[in-house]
Parts: sequence; structure tokens; C-alpha cells
Amino acid sequence: MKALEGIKILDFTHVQSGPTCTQLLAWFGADVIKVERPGVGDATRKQLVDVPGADSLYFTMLNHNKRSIELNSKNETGKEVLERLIKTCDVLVENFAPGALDRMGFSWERVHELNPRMIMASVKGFGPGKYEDCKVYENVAQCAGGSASTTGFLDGVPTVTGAQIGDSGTGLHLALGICAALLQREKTGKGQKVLAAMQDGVINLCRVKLRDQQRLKAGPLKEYSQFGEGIPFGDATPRAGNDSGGGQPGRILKCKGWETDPNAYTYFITQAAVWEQICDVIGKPDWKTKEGYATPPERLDKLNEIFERIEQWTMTKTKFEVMDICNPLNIPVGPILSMKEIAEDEGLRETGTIVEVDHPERGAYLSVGCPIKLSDSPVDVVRSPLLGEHTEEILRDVLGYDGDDLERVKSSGAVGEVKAAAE
Ligand code: CAO
Repeated sequence: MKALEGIKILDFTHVQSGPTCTQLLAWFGADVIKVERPGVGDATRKQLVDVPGADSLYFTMLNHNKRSIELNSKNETGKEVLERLIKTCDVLVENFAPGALDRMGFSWERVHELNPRMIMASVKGFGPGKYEDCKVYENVAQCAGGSASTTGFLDGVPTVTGAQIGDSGTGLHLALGICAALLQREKTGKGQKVLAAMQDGVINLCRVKLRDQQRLKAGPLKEYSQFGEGIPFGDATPRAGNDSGGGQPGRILKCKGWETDPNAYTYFITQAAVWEQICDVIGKPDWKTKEGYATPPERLDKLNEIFERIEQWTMTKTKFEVMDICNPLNIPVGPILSMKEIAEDEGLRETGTIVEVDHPERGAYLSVGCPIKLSDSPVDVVRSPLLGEHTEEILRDVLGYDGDDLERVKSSGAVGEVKAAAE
């Protein structure tokens, strides 16, 4: 038994934001039917190709545990099949450019008319307003959502982050909205529209920076390094390098080997509660009681000096030794792990966060498994479907086409070249 068993998702998503959402729903047990354009499919299948002829990692890593049906939703028979899918499924998820679904003839009104219980969930770049018609990709959302202006160093340009907060972050928001709408439907019997705009999702994740924007009115942000450096604040939340986003000052510090290893660094947090332990570890026991160092507010204008001293110590240790020494003392630190180290991490493999998946075209590859663990709904990561792999299976078993009717649909050109039904 899986958490979302029995829920059918009509997955009209492509690229990253929508597919991350439906992949999560699939991992929670929903039957996710991915609708793809015949002969073409999700554009990411053939983007960033590393194994010629095989679906790319971009696609395979975002589309596990789904079934694929090839369907031309603009062709008459295709529309008929799509209508049947809408009547059969619980949720339609899409992240087309604004208006694309309406142009296909499947507005919310039409979908609701066909199936009043259906939940229609969309990712768009922007919510209603002057930008609602714009197409949006990840970095546009990071920029329009306040992330880029607050990421990077004070003397550098706005910077985007490697974490795909605009795409995968919005996919997460949408998945939560869908689960909430499914719960509400239990009580009302009615579907509803769910919208997750990428700009809104990024703003949500940048909440602490909007907090700081308002705190600026009360004076300089004293926990920002620039305060101790005597650099005046402007009228907007500045970029703060690797300063911690909260009330406990933190920095990225060099560790042993930093001269040759770009990831020989640790994040070190001078949490107030363990200040005494920190002073002992770095060989500055006098700072425990020294005036100007003993309490957190006194230390705010001396963060550069304090972190330089801590770094003298961390540079004598590897990032893992720093972890081994500080953890038993409750000092919060974290090694900067490279993607190579993450890929090789045995602990992450054991928890299923990193999984090895086999694929008929590309062989074994690594992927990120479900990051949310439900104790009564275990996740088995199943490889992504080949384009149209389940077309016949879905037409027959989900939609009930058979005999002449099935042949009519198969020969109509609406569903591409139909492969034999999977066993
Ligand atoms: N059968 C027939 N036509 C299909 C189809 C199918 N199965 N699936 C898609 N299409 C059509 C659409 O109807 C659309 O046609 P029209 O433009 O004639 O209406 C066309 O394919 C292209 O769809 P699109 O505009 O969504 O795709 P794009 O590549 O031009 O734009 C993107 C991509 C991501 C910029 C845009 O979809 C978008 O802004 N989406 C919303 C925001 C979003 O999710 N961004 C994140 C992307 S990265 O995760």
C-alpha cells in the first residue's frame, strides 16, 4: 500500500518543474501517465545527451515511476483520447507556456465540465498580473524571485544558485498543493485549480531576505559581515557571500588541502550556545570571558577577526576531521561535499537518497531517490519510460479501448507508432 495508491495523474508536464512534481507523486504511489507528443516527447529526452541514442540523464532523472503515452492532443482522435483520460484521472498536471492548454481546447472550464472531481494543477512562471503571459526558465525565476539579488558577494554581480529552486522548488510547492486539494476533495467531492508560480515559489524560499529588507529600516544588519567591515548598507537587502542567513554567524572556511582541492572547505557556525567549546577548540580560551568577545552582540563587529582565527585552526584539519572534532562538542559544522563525494556516499545509498537505476538504452546510472521518507509508503525507484512505451497498455487497460476501436485509434496517427504492450 502506498500513500497515493489509486490516484491517477494525467501528466502533461515537461522539462523540469512539472516533472519533479509528478515524479514525487509517482513515488508516493500515484499512477502517473505522462502524455508526450508522438515521435518527439519531452524535449529533455534529447537535451544534454551523453549516450548517443539514449534518453538523457536530464530526462531519466526527472521521470521515474511514470508511464508514457504518445498522444497528439491537437488531432481529433487525440482529443477524444485526452477527454477519456480527463474523465478517468484525478489530477491533471501541466507546465505549458501560458495559454497553451486553452489553445488545445482544454481550458479549466472544459476540464471541470468533463470531470468535476478533477484537480488541475499548473506551474507558470508568474502569477496573475503584468508578466503572466511570459515563458520562464529556472534562472529567470531565481532572478525575478529575489534569489539572485541576494546571492553572491557584495562586490560581485547577482548570482544564481545551483540548487534548482525555481524548477524543482516549484515542483515541490505544486505537489503540496495537489495533495491538499486531494484532501479537500475528500470532503467536497469537487476538484479545483492549483497554481504554483515559479516567482512565488522562489520568493517563498527567499523569505528571510524579505525579513532583512524590512529590518533595514531599523538600522544596519549587524550579523552581515559588511557591518563589521564598516561598509554602509543601501536601501535593499545586500548580497552577503557565505554569511549565515540567521542569527548565528557562520562562514565557509578553508580546510587542509584547500590549495589544490576546490572543495576542501567547511561551513562553521559560531552558535552562541557553544561559544566556550569553540574558544577551547581553536586555542583562544581567553575569548570566553574577554570583554568584546564574551557575548554574541559584542562579537558582531569582530566577525572577520573571529572567523580568521577559526580558519587558522580549520586549515590544520581536513573537512571531515573538523566534523569529527566539532560534532561531539555540539558545534554545528558541515563539510562542503562535492557532487563526486555525494555520488560515492555509502550512507546516502543506504537511505535511498542516491540510487542506482538500470536503463535498457543507457545501462546503469545514478539518480536522486525520493528525498521525503514515509514510514508506511516505501519508494521503489523504477526507471523512466521510453517514449510511448505504455501507449497500448494505457489505451487498453486504463481507457478501455479494444477491438476495432483500439485499431481505429492506433491507425489514426494520434498516438504515433504503437509499441507492443509491456508485459
Ligand atoms: N500534442 C500536441 N501538441 C503539444 C503536445 C502534444 N502532446 N504537447 C505540447 N504541445 C504543444 C503545446 O500545445 C504548444 O503549442 P502552441 O504553442 O501551439 O499552443 C507547444 O507544444 C509548445 O509548448 P510550450 O509553449 O509549453 O513549450 P516551449 O518549449 O515553447 O516552452 C517553457 C517551454 C518551459 C518555456 C514553457 O512551457 C513555460 O513557460 N512553461 C511554464 C513555466 C515552466 O514550467 N517553466 C519551467 C521550465 S523548466 O522546468
